[in-house]
Amino acid sequence: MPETHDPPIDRSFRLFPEQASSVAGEVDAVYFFLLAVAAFFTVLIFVLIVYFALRYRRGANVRRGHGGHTNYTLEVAWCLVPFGLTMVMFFWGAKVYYRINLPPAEAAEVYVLAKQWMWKFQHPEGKREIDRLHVPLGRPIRLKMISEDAIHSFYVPAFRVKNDVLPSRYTTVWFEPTKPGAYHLFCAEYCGTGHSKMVGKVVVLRPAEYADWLAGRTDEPLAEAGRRMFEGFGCHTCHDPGPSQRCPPLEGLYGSQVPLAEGGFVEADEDYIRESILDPRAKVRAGYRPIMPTFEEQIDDEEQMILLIEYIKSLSRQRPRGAQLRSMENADEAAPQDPLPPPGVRPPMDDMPE
Ligand code: HEC
Ligand SMILES: [Cu+2]
Repeated sequence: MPETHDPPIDRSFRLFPEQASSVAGEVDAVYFFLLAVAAFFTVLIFVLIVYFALRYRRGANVRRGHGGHTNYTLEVAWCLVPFGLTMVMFFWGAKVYYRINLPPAEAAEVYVLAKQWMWKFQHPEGKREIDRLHVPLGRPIRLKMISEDAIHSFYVPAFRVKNDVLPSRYTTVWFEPTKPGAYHLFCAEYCGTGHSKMVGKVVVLRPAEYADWLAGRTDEPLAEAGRRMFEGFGCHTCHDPGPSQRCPPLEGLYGSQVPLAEGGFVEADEDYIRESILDPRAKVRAGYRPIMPTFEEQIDDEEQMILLIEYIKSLSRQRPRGAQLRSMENADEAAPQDPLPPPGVRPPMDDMPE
């Protein structure tokens, strides 16, 4: 679908951005509560200032001695009321914070590459876009974001989501659009001379329109381009299953708990895979020798890295969960010291602060 068919962005003057995602209402509710509490106390304090200034002005005939003895009811009240209010802010805010930070498992994924000064989007099915992201209405979308250079920040006010985009690891934003239309996308972190032009839009299409839009483009799926790179770099010479395999199979790796040589486990998420390729010795899988060379020189940019990661992720998608576990048992046969990950693995907790 050419750009001219995209709905226009609402550029009318408004004091508050539209609510166009499933969390927007909740974020605003917390915000208005904070605003109401602040407004109440601001008004209370100013009214009292004016009242006392008038009442105790010079020459007025009022009692100016000290008050009587301590009023315990008053003191307890002015401790407990603010305490209660701040606890409401804390728990309510934490609840919304968790909701914003834990993407639902069924969310569709899109990669975001931030670069001075543009936004690149890569849909796993293959579609690539610049400064424009098309998403379907009513479906949770999870963005895996990384930067090629400076720190940027992905901000869509109408969705009430914002997160930094860093050069060294993936960060996440998720949202579920609730209203068709086009919405502003801003870079919210000063990132150089072109920062103010690092803007774009998110276009929310109805499911049928989205299907049309998807069908109109035929780029190569990321995982397929990734497979070619995987072979081009010779990764398969070590990693493809074979009789003399000295390397862990990558099937079923994504999302699993990887036992480490130094002890403990790490979740095989995008960051772990990225690090395994750039700095293989940083975390060595238990039961294997650290013979994998670094590919830091060969891999030009984060775009290529995303292709490799998508290919490795696709190796896990092709197999149901049970088959994944079997493949890990096979891995054990190849490397008997390799312990199985513990049962009841944690659900993925992308980017939650430690
Ligand atoms: C010389 C053989 C060799 C080559 C070539 C090689 N690897 Fe590896 N790779 C290993 C070994 C051995 C390990 C396990 C030890 C470790 O964690 O470093 C490993 C670990 C990994 C892991 C972590 C797997 C896990 O279960 O923890 C990933 C991901 C990975 N390699 C991806 C790649 C990619 C992508 C390439 C190509 C760009 C590649 N490897 C090329 C030998 C190799
Ligand atoms: Cu920027």
